[in-house]
Amino acid sequence: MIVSTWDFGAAANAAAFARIKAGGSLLDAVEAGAMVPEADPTNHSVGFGGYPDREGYVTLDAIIMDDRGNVGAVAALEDFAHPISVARRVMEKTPHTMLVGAGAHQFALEQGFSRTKLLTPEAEAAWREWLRTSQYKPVANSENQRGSALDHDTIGILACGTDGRLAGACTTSGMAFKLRGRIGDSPQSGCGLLVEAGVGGATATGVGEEVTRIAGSARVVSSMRAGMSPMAACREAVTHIARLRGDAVKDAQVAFLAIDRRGEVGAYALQPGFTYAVTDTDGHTRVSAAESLKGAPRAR
Ligand code: SD4
Repeated sequence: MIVSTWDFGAAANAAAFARIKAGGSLLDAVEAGAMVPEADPTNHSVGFGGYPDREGYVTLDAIIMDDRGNVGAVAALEDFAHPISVARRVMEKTPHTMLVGAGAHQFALEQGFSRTKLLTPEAEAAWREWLRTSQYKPVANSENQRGSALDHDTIGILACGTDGRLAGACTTSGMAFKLRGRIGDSPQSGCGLLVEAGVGGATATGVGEEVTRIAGSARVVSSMRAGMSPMAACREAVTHIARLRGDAVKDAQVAFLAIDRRGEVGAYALQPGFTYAVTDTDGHTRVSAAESLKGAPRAR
C-alpha cells in the first residue's frame, strides 16, 4: 500500500508503485514518489518551481526514513532539485540525521548532485507580485488550488509492505514567502513524518508550525501504538491542535495521513479540503477527501 498527501499524490504513488514492481525497496519507492512533485514546475512548493522565501531564495526541506530508526533529512537546502535524494544520502552516508543550509549544500555537491536553478520565471513573478503587499497569510488547501499566490504543496508519502514493513518520505519548499531561514515540520523527524516498525506511519501537511508545536506525526504514531485506528489517531492530533491553539488556527489548514502495519489508512484535517491518494497492492489508486473538524469533506 502506498499513501500520499493531496491530489498530486496519485502521480507520486504511481512512481512509487512502479519502483516496487521493478524490485525496489520501500525506501526506493517513497524516494521515487517524492521525486515526482519535486521535478514538477507547476507544483509551487516542492523542489523545482517552488515559491521562494521572501528574499527570493527557493529553500527546500526533505526527510526520508525506514521503520527501524534510520533517518536522513536536509533543511533550507538551495540549488538542488531532489532534496529527498540528498536526505537519503545523509541517512546512508553520514552518522547524522539532518544537515542544513550551507553544510547541506556542500554535502550535496560532494555526493555528486548537480546544481539546478530552482526559481522558475513563474515562481519569480508570483514572488514579485507578493512583494507589492508583502502580506503573509497562508491559504488553507492551496495545495489543491494551483496558481494561488500562497500555494504550498508538501508531499508526505508512506509505503507499507505486505509484510508490515514501512518507509516514508516528506519533501517541500515550505510555506511560500516564509522568512529566510524558516524550517517547517516536514524535515523534522516526528513532526512532518514518523514511521515505526510494528505500529505504522504518519505524515503531516499544512501550516508546519502548528504540527511542530505538538510533534504531530509522533503523536499520531503513539496513538496508533496505544491501539487507536489511523483515522482516530489523526483526529486526536488535529483536535489537540484546535484545542491548544483556538483562534490562532481558525483559518489554517493542518492535516495528518496515517497507515498502520496492517495497511489500514486514515486521515483527518482541521478544515475541509484535504485530499490524499491511496494505491492498493494491485496498483489501483483512489483519491479521497478527508473528514475534518470544521465540517464534511468536499464532494469529489
Ligand atoms: C511547511 N508543512 O513547511 C509544510 C507546508 C505544507 O502543504 O505542508 N504545505 O510548513
